[in-house]
Amino acid sequence: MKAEHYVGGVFRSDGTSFPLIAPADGSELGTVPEATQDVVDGAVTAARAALKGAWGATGVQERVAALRSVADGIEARFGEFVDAEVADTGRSRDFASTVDVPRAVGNFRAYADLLYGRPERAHMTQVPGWSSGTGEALNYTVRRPLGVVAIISPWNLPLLLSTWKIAPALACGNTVVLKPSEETPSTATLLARVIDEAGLPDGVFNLVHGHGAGAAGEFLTGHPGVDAIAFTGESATGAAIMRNAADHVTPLSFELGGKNPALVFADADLDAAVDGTVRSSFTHSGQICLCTERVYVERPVFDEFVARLGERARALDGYGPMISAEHRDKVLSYYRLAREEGAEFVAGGGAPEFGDARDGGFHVQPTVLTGLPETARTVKEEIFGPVCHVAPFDTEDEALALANDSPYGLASTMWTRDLSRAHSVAPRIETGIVWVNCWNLRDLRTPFGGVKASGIGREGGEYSLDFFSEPVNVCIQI
Ligand code: NAD
Ligand code: 6OD
Repeated sequence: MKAEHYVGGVFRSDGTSFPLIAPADGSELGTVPEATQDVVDGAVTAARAALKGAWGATGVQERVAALRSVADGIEARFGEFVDAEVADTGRSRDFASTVDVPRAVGNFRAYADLLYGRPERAHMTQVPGWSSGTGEALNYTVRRPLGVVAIISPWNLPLLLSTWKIAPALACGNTVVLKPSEETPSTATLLARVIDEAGLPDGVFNLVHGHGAGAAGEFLTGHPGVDAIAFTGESATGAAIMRNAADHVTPLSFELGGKNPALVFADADLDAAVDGTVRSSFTHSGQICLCTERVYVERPVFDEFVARLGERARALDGYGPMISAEHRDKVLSYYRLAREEGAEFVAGGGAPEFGDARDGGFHVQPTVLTGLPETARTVKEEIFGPVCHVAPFDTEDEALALANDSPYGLASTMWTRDLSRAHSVAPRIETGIVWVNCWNLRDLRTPFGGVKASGIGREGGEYSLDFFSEPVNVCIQI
């Protein structure tokens, strides 16, 4: 798979490039072109021209048809998308073919379905002119695209998370410049192929590859021609993007980091709680922003829960590598820090040895910790690996206080059979999403996003349409 920019309907890969490394075994998969300021300027200019051209004149129904064509095009190349995502991320084929690629198709179809048959998205009211006392007025609201939208996406769910923004941005009539993570450029390149084949006008979707700070990401987010930025990634990167965008007062939508808590009450179905925590802490080796890194368990079931979680973690197989040598080293440095901070290792704590090609890759062991104080850095900071710390609690209020004592607030999970407790505790957890007796169960119409340092704004259904369009009030005096 050759990574290429896609600018104004033209594929190109001129200029300098850097190697793309397979996390599964450390082999070189190919090279990635590094977009210069000129390439980024070209992409923004092409996106602006497309807005002024045919795309700017499209109605909702044409855009709905375009989204459906893109969804069909991804399906037609399903196997290629799976291969590319597996190679770039080292995840299992099962995960790529049941989560990443179907969700990308679903993202385009969901927004096509949402807009189908609602051409105007206009709200109309006729009210007395009460503020000026000058009679009746007809007020209506039209939705206008924001313009050129910059989308910056991370490496952990490359296709799923970029299409989660591209689909609603296009649905609202914007044009897009996507900069995917430098670690995972391949499915974005395939997507550009699909969009090209679907016949979207040149410049509606543009793709530039490269690094973030001091490179393509920074050129794009500080660009005066960009009308809005939708970013998913680390909170510190979000802060840097905010500073960069401040001069142009560019609107932002941010999905950022987390240190997600799980609360396990003694009345929970313990089998389900253990199964659910294995999934929520170790899926994709903990490299999902929604993964649980802090588990609080009511004291009567604490020992049993820890023993069972540790046993399951030790038995995990095929859990996949960290995305890069750098990220593997970061996760291992937290395992060392946990040791220094006094943690007890119930499972894991190092890097596995396979005795085969995987030893060239970036694997770490699924790890379960106990015994740390809440002030420990291991308990406070996002690690983004297959690791959780488990601590006991005695009362509901203590559980809530522990869960909420974090600068982050993305997602939480609670396990209980007590319906009243579920309803009373859930709204008091300071996270944007609370799952009760489940994890990562998704309905694409619901608000998705974090509070505190975990994000700004919400994605999903109408929430994304609201971000990617501008309501304009038209008031006509009668
Ligand atoms: P990252 O912030 O390092 O990089 C994300 C993207 O930003 C990449 O494309 C990168 O090139 C770009 N970038 C980096 N510095 C930039 C800069 N100064 N200006 C512009 N662009 C820049 O994140 P990552 O390591 O790719 O992803 C992991 C992080 O993302 C974790 O913190 C995780 O919690 C978070 N995440 C959050 C969500 C969510 O929905 N809240 C989803 C997935 C990942
Ligand atoms: O499911 C989604 O819509 C979504 N945005 C998931 C994010 C996962 C973070 O890694």
